[in-house]
Amino acid sequence: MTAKTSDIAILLAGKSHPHVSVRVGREFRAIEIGKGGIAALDEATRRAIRGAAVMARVDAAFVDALPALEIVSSFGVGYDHVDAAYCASRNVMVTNTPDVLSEEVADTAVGLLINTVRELPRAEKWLRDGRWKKDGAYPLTAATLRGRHAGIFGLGRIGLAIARRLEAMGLAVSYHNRRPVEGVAYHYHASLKDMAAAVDTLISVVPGGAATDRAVNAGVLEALGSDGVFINIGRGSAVDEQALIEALSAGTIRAAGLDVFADEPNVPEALLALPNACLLPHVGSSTQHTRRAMANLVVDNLVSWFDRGTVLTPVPETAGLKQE
Ligand code: NAP
Ligand code: 8YV
Repeated sequence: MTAKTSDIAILLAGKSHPHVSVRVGREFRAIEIGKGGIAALDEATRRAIRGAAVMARVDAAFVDALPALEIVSSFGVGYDHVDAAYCASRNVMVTNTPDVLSEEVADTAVGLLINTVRELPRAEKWLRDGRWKKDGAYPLTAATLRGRHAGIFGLGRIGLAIARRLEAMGLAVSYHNRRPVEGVAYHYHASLKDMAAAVDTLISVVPGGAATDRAVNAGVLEALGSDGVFINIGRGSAVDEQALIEALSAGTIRAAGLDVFADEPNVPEALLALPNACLLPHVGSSTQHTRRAMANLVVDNLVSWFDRGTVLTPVPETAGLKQE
């Protein structure tokens, strides 16, 4: 701990990973935010805060309440809870935690796909409920991964890690982004709906936010078709959840596997009741190994900013900002 950084006040906002709290406490002057939020901090403390390690909403009011704020270091690669454009306009650097979680989240996505298509959670329940002994073998699944064609909505860092796994498993892979990815041989579709019509397995890995809001809508699900499987490992906001419930209920698509929801942790009763929905409580990156790597990156960005005036993983909106 240098004399310089130990004097710097860093706010811990939201339910911080314990390793973030420990390291921030060791390397900086940590300010815990209580139930009262920023408003409960005294003015001198608010004015002293130069950085924030967050797992919480950061809006204009948050930024304006902290006049000396230089950096928001957010836990997670998705930063739709941070108003990064506003931060940029106030010269506040924003960082996230890309790459260190990509392989873990891709593993989860593939597990969720297999569980959804091969009904493994339901087969396990069959065994645990004693039905294997009582009723015999679990019924053969109507769906298979064999011969499937996956369409990845969002071929970024995680999307690419999923694509590589699916390719190794013998699936055909296509993708839709706003722009084609250079150096990638997978077939590119300029339209999400056209891609949905061309594939039978749609995997959403796009960030949340206005640009992707309810992009997977009734028309896209209809295009996916009656053997269609939809997997969402990105953000719940990218799907029209009501349209998805209707498509699953009516057999417009076959099944869905969801790790993310529009209003977490509130999952609609209608989804809970559907046997063809395989549901996970947002566990894409949830291993001790990966969460610790994410926690380290949150603090490494703060250390780098206050030691050298640069960060390791800025979000695009603030990538050009310099320390004043
Ligand atoms: P990334 O590398 O930035 O990839 C995002 C991809 O989405 C890019 O290829 C981007 O391509 C595409 N995209 C963005 N907006 C789009 C739009 N409006 N239309 C079409 N394509 C669009 O991000 P990542 O590291 O792979 O992470 C992706 C997301 O996964 C995160 O933002 C987060 O929300 C989610 N996530 C979930 C979990 C979990 O636990 N379930 C864990 C980690 C991350 P273009 O810019 O060319 O369009
Ligand atoms: C985490 C995520 O669950 O990185 C992301 O965008 O969605 C997940 O890794 C989240 O950030 C914190 O709970």
